[in-house]
Amino acid sequence: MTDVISRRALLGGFAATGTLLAACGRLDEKSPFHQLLDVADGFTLHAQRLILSSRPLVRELPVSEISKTFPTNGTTMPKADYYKRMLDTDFRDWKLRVHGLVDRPLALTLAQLQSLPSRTQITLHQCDEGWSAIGQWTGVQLSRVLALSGLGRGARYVVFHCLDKIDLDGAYYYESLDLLDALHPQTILAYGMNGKPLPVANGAPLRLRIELQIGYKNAKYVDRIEVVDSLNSIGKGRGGWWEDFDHAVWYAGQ
Ligand SMILES: Nc1nc2c(c(=O)[nH]1)N[C@H]1C(S)=C(S)[C@@H](COP(=O)(O)O)O[C@H]1N2
Ligand SMILES: [Mo]
Repeated sequence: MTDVISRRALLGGFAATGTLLAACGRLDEKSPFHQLLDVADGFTLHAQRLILSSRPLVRELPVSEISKTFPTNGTTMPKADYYKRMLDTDFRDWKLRVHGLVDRPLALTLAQLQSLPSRTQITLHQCDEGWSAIGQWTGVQLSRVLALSGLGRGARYVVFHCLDKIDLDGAYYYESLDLLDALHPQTILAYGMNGKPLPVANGAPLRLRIELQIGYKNAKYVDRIEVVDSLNSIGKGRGGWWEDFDHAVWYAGQ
C-alpha cells in the first residue's frame, strides 16, 4: 500500500497531492510521506525550486572556441548625450536601478555589481538574422541581484529597460523574462566580455546574458530592472521592443 501511494504520488507529482492527503490520513506520524506533505504546504516555493534545479544548463565551451570577432547587432552606440557623458567618466556616475515589485529598491554602481560574486561563461550566441558567435561573458547572476532586492508579492516578470532608442520608432529598447528564466544560474548581468570590460558596441556598462534564449532577448545597455506582475503596461504590452514592433515571439528559447 505504502509503495503504491509513493509511486503514484511521485509519478503524478503535485497533481496527486489531493489523493496523497486523503491517503496520508491513514498513515502514522512518522511516515516518510509527511516530508512530501511539507513540500505540498510550501507548494509555490518548493515547486519553483524543484523545477529550477531540474532545468539543464546550456553548453559552455572551452576558451579555444571563442570567436575571433563577435559581430554586433542593433545599437552599437546609444545616441543620448547623457550616455556619452557617462562613457567619458567610465560609468562612475551610473547606477543600475532595481524597482517595481521588490522588497528593497536598489541603485547599484558598477563597482558594487563587480564586488558581488561573479560568473564567467563561454556560450554560443544565436541571432535570428542568421549569424552566431561564441563569446565569454563575465557578470553577476541576476538571481543574486534579485535576492538582494527581494521579490514582492505577485512578482512574475523581470523587465530590462535599456539606454538606447531604436531609430524606427524612437522607443527605448526593452526586454523581459519570466522568473523561471530570470533565476536560471546562467542568466547573468554581464560587465565583461572575453576577459575585458564590456565594449560599448556590445552593451556597456551592463547587458543581459540569457543563454536559454536567442539574440534579441539579450538586452544591451541595461539601465533599470523592473519587476512586474504583468507585461500589459510596458511598451505595447508584448514584452519587448522586437515583440512590440516586429512581431517577434516573446519566448525565444533556443
Ligand atoms: N539595447 C539593445 N539590446 C540589444 C539590441 C539592441 O539593438 N539594443 N540588439 C539585440 C540583438 S538582435 C542581438 S542579436 C544582440 C546582439 O548583441 P551584440 O551586439 O553584442 O552582438 O543584442 C540584442 N540586444
Ligand atoms: Mo539578433
